[in-house]
Amino acid sequence: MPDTRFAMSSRLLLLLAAGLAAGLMLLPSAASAEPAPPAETLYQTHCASCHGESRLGGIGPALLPGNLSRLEPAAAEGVIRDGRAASQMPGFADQLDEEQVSDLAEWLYRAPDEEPIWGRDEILASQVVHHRDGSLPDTPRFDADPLNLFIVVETGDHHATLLDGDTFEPIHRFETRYALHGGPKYTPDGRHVFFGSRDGWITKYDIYNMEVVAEVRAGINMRNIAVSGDGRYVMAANYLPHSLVLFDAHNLDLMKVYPAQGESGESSRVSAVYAAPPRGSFIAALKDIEEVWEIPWPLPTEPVVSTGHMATPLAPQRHHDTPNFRVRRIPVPDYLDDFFFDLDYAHVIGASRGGESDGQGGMVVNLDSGEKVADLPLEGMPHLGSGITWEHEGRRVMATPHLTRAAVSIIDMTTWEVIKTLETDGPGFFMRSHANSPYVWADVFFGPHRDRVHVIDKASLEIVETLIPEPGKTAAHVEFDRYGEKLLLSLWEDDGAVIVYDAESLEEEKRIPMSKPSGKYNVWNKTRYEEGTSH
Ligand code: DHE
Repeated sequence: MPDTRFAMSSRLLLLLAAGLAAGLMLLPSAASAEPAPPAETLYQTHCASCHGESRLGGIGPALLPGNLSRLEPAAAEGVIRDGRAASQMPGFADQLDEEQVSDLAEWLYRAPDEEPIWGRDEILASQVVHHRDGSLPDTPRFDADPLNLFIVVETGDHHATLLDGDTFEPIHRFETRYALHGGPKYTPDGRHVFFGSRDGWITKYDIYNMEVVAEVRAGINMRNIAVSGDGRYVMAANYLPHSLVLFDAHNLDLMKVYPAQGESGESSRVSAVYAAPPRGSFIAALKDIEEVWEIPWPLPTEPVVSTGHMATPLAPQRHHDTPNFRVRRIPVPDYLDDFFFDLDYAHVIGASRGGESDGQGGMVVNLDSGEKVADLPLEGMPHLGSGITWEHEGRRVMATPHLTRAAVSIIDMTTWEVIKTLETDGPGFFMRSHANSPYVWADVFFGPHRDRVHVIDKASLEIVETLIPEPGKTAAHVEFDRYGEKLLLSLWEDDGAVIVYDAESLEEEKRIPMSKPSGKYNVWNKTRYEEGTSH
């Protein structure tokens, strides 16, 4: 009897500690004195470091039944055994036998002992305002062009570096939340930047004062964040709970929680959310329901002026009468796991990584009519979110890498035909260019040649150079400066660096040591929605 009490209290303490460590409120449904089953032990040994002790997600996604609805148990076994393409998930075939794989997969589909809750109350309680909006000086505390700065995210030790885009000297290095993912998003004046972490934190950072000004936890397992074209609102997309969350950008005050549900109440993860400034709305895709959502923000009294390279001005135009902050549902023929837009945000170009097309194609949907206007024959999991566009022989084209195929596809955005497929040295993750550059850069993120980067000529649509900045070290993700004259490339290693290249001569100019630098984000390119970068 005393032993049982000890076992129960220590298990509860462990759960409490895990909950507190994750900053979560866990609702116990039934306390159990059972010893941990072998599958749970296997989970804690092999999976918990990435997916979280309580299956709530970490560097890897949450693994709860509600988040596995599109994955058949047999397929889950395959992922455990062989790993998952285009992610950091390794295969465990050499560490687990068949029975262990199947026990573990079966255990993942069991409901957790405690239902994770992250709703209005938890979000409100998590908010920390260090400096209220308007309380800090309005002039930069450094001498550099504030519109040509870069933020470099260093995932090795969870830091970010503010870099002068003219001298390429670091201005400030600061600690971030754990495992930032996705691009940080700037306000249109470039003064503030918002970071999103995989475990749900949004951090608002004042670049001029080099200070974190406000933070809030939007969810337990978050996908990404978007900032409205006028910089007044922030929207977060979550895998867990199934929700979109809207904040006032000034102090990250909670405005609204949108449960991600279909019309008959079925619930879904959210694939991602983006701002569509020409439409004056957020566009999100659901991951477990075949729907895209459009959520308009209030139009400004003054039009937003763009001096960038967008084909159409940023001044928002409404093509529908959905009230502000209400959801307009757009049914689509398949799930959209990954998606991209044309420059005026008239179309969403999306792909499913399961479902009907099973990562073997994409589709184009008109966001006003809701009609599918084209299928895209793109085998090998196109990574449309990394797509970029440029003008080619009087027509706009887009290019996308493939996550499971050594190729880059180039598509005519008028006819939606694939006009060229370039063979590369391996599947890639990111592509970049700039309206002022004749070249597109495409990395080789996977496979034995992940130390290579291809340079593609925008006019001939041919690979004209393949660089190997450091043999054996992953080279990935490029971002140009505001003029398109220089660019940064990551040596994606713990003892890595960002390398500065001349965009014309392709000569290396400088290396700045950094800890596993992932994405780099130039203020001008991001706030002007430059055609060669991610939005
Ligand atoms: Fe990402 C952006 C989804 C794995 C590094 N990634 C994004 C975005 C989405 C996405 C939806 C756009 C968000 C934005 O910018 O607002 N990523 C996914 C996945 O579904 C996938 C394949 C599986 C997963 O783990 O979620 C995945 N991503 C990775 C990685 O393994 C990478 C290489 C390392 C990491 O940090 O996790 C990675 N993703 C990035 C980066 C961006 C990104 C650096 C921002 C790119 C940019 O230039 O804007």
